[in-house]
Amino acid sequence: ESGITRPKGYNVSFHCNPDMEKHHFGMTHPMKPWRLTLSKSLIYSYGMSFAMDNYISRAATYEELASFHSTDYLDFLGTVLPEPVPRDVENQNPDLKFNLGGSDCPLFDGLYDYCSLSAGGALDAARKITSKQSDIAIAWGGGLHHAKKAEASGFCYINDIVIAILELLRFYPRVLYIDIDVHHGDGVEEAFFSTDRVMTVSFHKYDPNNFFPGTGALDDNGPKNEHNSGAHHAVNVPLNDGITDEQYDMLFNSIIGRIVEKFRPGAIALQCGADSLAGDRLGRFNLQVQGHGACVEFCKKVGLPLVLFGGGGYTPRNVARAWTYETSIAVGCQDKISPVLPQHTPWRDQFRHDTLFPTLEQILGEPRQNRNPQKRLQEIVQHISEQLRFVQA
Ligand code: VJV
Ligand code: CA
Ligand code: ZN
Repeated sequence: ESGITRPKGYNVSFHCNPDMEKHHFGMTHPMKPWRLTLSKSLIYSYGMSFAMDNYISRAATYEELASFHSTDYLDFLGTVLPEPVPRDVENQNPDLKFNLGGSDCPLFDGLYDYCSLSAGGALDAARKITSKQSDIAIAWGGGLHHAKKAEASGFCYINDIVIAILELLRFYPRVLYIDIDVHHGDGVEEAFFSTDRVMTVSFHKYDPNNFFPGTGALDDNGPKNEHNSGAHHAVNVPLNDGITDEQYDMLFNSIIGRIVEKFRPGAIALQCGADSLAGDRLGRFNLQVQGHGACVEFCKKVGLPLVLFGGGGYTPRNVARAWTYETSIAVGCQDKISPVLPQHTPWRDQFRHDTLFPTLEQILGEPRQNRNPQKRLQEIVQHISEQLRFVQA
């Protein structure tokens, strides 16, 4: 008896496909699609499926993928076969077609299926929003923000977010895209660089020489030509190692609060990359499950139709914690669920290793030194406030 009930007059839909989760990027590759299975099993163990409409997402069609991607790229993606290249030469190989087959974006069995299932889930979620059947639609298998029109990048092959936003744009004049993955949401920013119908906002670790993808400086705000309608419609929040919940919350609330007021979007697309959590294998921040989830809570309170995407997240047990907590926020049962992990979750042994009494909110990993002076964060808020003076809804 979980006591979790369906919120009245409020619909949350959950989109996933177990076939997507079976794929492997390679034994030691940080991207592990089974983290989606782990997350879902924790979500279901808490009884949250009873509070949502649950859908097995379909694979996106070739035409749907081609709404953003070039057919040259899609044709190649659909026909390449995994042929393992010796590990040490592949990075230097300048002939990687469409950046496919290196160590970041390896070719693996079923790659095209994996990609079309990820995009299918995102697109199904967007369509539940546009058809007004959902107030919040969740696609944890999406969020692959680095993929370009004709290029794979950073573990991402198909940009499901761009495809989903294009669908939202058929119904809403303006869409706000927010990205809390620790990496810069460069693919989404680039796709909508020249339009004032999408404002992209990314919070990320920024170090042009030492952290992927190296873009997303504070003053990269869209085309420099004022006559281009996309000017001022890219917002970047470059951060340093170790940012805390309190600091992130201050930034998120003041920046997103101002943007919603100025830009007046019809819908919000939120990429919830969980690599911004403390203890992430690739990340650098100190966010806790609460601090990460506070972003979802803030967006929900704005009261606009909301699509939640996954994204990065390389410490699977923490990813499962964050996306479970965020699912509970979506359905509004965050105060009802027990912090102690359910006894009967099939994956409880996974979490056993963390602490003697595994809980939802206690994540694993040592905190990093905080290299974000308060003064710098104030400057960031100041810059963005000034940028927004040029934005008209
Ligand atoms: O930093 C990079 C690019 C290199 C070339 C490839 N080597 C492996 C690393 C340096 C310059 N790539 C990043 C990509 C991060 C993608 C993040 C994706 C998301 O979370 O934003 C959205 C889903 C990077 N950082 C770490 C690694 N690559 C990495 C890749 C591996 C690996 C270990 C680390 C690939 C294979 C294996 N280990 C076995
Ligand atoms: Ca980001
Ligand atoms: Zn990331």
